[in-house]
Amino acid sequence: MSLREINFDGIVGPSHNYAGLSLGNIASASHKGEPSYPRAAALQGLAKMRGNMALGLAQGFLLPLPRPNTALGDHLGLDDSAPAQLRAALWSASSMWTANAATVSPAPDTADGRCHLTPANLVTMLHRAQEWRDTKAQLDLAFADTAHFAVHDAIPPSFGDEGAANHMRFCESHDAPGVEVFVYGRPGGPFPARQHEQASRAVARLHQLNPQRCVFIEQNPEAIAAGAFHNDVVAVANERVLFAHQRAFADQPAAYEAIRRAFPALEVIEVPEEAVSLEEAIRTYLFNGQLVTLPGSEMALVVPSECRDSPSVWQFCERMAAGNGPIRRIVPVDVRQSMANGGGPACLRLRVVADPAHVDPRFLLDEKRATLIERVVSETWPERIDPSDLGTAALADKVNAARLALLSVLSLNELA
Ligand code: SUG
Repeated sequence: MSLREINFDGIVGPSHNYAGLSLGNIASASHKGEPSYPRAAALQGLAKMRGNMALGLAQGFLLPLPRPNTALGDHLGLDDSAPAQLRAALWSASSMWTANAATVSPAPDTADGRCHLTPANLVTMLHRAQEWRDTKAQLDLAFADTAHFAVHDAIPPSFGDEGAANHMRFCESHDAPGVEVFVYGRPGGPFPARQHEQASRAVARLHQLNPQRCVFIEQNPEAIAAGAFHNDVVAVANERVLFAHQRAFADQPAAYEAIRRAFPALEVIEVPEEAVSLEEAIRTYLFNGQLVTLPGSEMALVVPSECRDSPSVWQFCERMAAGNGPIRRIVPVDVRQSMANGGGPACLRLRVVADPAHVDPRFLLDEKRATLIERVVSETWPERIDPSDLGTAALADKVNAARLALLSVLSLNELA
């Protein structure tokens, strides 16, 4: 069995728009009401996937969910008199951020030796709470091999679970047993704390993790208040490395100590406030880089191109790559359409450590599928959506047809 990390990126859906739905997500709020460019957004995401494949990484994808979600509208009795924000939720393409699709515990960490996946309930925000059943339908297909995978139902409300965005795994190599770290927020600040401690603990139990190899850490309330609505906006982990902002956790020394007790080989790269302020880290999404192990075992950090445009962030990155630390390459990528809704390179991917031979190949990217997807996106994804287009029958028809065309070329019609 050859286990490796596969990044499953969310293909940006044809209804991608800026409705400002996420309280506490500064980018989402500040781009509210702007026109969006779904075709460009999806092509940016595909270019990132291609770039990562060219680095020698394994790449998969998840499909856009059915939008507009008319069943949800009916359930809420929505009509034209309902608030625009409520109506816009039905159109959200937010499933593109697959770091929130599920929490994943690879086979070496679990008591039954299977890889466990729990879709995130995302209960804090209506536009995201509608995702999980459709997400689960895809996980059930992609990871249908029950000898190797267990796909659970989401944790019931009211425990808020936002998935892998608040989960870090430390290990000597991806195929070795890991220590899983769950980061939660406490309510009481100006913005919602979207990951609840009890949801994280439930996921750890469901996944049959060894309690000695689980760590639960509180996110810094200052970070949530500054716009880090998920931990992956201020910290990212890969193998033995934790790359984090100095103000990521409520008690930073205690957090490092707790991880080190379970995983003595921990190597922390902390970015001090004086080098990059918390605000600048959140604006540029430095920590939402994809920290990946390249073939040959060097690490690269795939960052949003906004990082290159920030003098303080870029200076830090260049120094880091030139130093003796484990992160030797910085790879900027343009995912600006997603960034404007608060989603960087790492938000757009779900990491699954598995043998690719055990995954349904229809969800794995290769040159042929990349070309097919690009063709459908170029031919059918709306070029531009203005806020006034949301709710129109014309856009609904276009968005539905585009998604169905994609399912059809990928032979995934059972998701229609
Ligand atoms: O949940 N944005 C997403 C961004 C998710 C980023 N994911 C990670 N950090 N892993 C969110 O806030 C914006 C939708 C809108 O405003 O229309 C939105 O949902």
